[in-house]
Amino acid sequence: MIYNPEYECMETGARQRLQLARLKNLVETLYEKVPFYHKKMDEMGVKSSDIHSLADIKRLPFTTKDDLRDNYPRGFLVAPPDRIVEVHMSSGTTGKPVVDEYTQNDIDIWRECMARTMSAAGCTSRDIVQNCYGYGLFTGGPGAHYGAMTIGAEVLPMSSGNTARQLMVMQDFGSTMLTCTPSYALYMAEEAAEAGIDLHKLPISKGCFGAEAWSENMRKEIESRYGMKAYDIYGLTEITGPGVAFECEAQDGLHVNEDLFYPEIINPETGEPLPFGEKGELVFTTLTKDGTPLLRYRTRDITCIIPEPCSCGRTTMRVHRLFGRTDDMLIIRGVNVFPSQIENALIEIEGTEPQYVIVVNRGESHLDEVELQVEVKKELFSDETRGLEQLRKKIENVMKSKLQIGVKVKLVEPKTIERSIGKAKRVIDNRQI
Ligand code: DLL
Repeated sequence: MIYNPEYECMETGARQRLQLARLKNLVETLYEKVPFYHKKMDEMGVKSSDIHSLADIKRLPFTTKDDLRDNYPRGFLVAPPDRIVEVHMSSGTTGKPVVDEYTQNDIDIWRECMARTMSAAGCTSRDIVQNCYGYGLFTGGPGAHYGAMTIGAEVLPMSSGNTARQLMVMQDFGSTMLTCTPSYALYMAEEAAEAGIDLHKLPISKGCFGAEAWSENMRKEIESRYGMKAYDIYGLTEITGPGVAFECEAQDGLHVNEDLFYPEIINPETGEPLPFGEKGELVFTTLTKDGTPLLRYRTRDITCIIPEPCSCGRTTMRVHRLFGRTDDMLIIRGVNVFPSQIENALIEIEGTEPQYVIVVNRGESHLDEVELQVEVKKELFSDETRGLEQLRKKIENVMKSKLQIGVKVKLVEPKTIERSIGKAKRVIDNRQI
């Protein structure tokens, strides 16, 4: 269902006029209130009065994660502190967290985004949403909670973890919709199988999964294990959390909530905008935020814009499902490799589980060496070793042809790769570079 046809199906020209008016407002506010932008715009010799069209956005400065960290905790705050009603943070692996501060208006916008997102996945007031995204500073739990409540659905605020309890509640309350990371959805399905629970017999029929890269094949795996439709949802703390972009029933790219977040795709090396259809780094400008609005925020996520109109009737711009992150992309002996490519290849190989870790080492000869640890299905592991050796060779050959690099495959016993209740860690890079 289209939650807000007025904005989601807006005529393109009208939307662009709205975006431009919002952009001009934003630039004026940021120049006045945020010393970082004031200084950057002065250095670049650009004033708010120079913005006449949306294309002029390229004259404005970018914002990076490092800029946010350098100005931690409140250097990007625009609204008076007494108007802030909620704060979220994302820590990543190193350094200070990045912070998003919300006024009531920002929370209302977020609720709207998540209501659009979850409606597009078929959520209605009749649904029982089992929300297993983490609650706390992470935006996943509260985001899906706000969305479900706005639609009028019933929310089970489970948070992540305690899988036995999740499965008990899923059966006893008849949850109809699941919200969690795709890796946790798979883990729960595994535990259900182990406990003899037939997920196909439960009313669960749809889910919104995101917060980490996942492949089309992983979607198929989740859909078949649960007997459900699995939708991709995207967002990031800095821009508001989940609900920045989402899939509709066509499951063919993610619709950006463009009236609220202005997307660009740039060449990550030069910063130059790329034409529609070309893969590059996704950049967002928040058009209506009050607390911590951002100009041209470099997400480090790699995707491309899909220019064709969508069959669902929404007119908002779509981006392709994410290919990965500039900082997740492994450069192995000069070849670019995304973990999602490995995952896609793996799921097609009979006998393997979609559980893997990529370990990268710099060998004695100073060449990069990749070890791919892959879990084998229970039935195969108890089989004779010849079968395992054949499987190992097969995976090595598939990887060589799909990735153009040699990968050493190590088959590991079922359940030995650590399961994640949040974002899965797929890469261990031991190279000191
Ligand atoms: O992960 C917000 C979120 C929560 C999105 C729940 C979807 C569902 P952060 O922790 O700040 O926020 O991480 C943001 O996660 O820049 C992407 O690299 C990655 N990511 C988020 N959604 C997807 C997705 C939340 N659908 C970072 N596909 C982003 C691929 C995703 N990567």
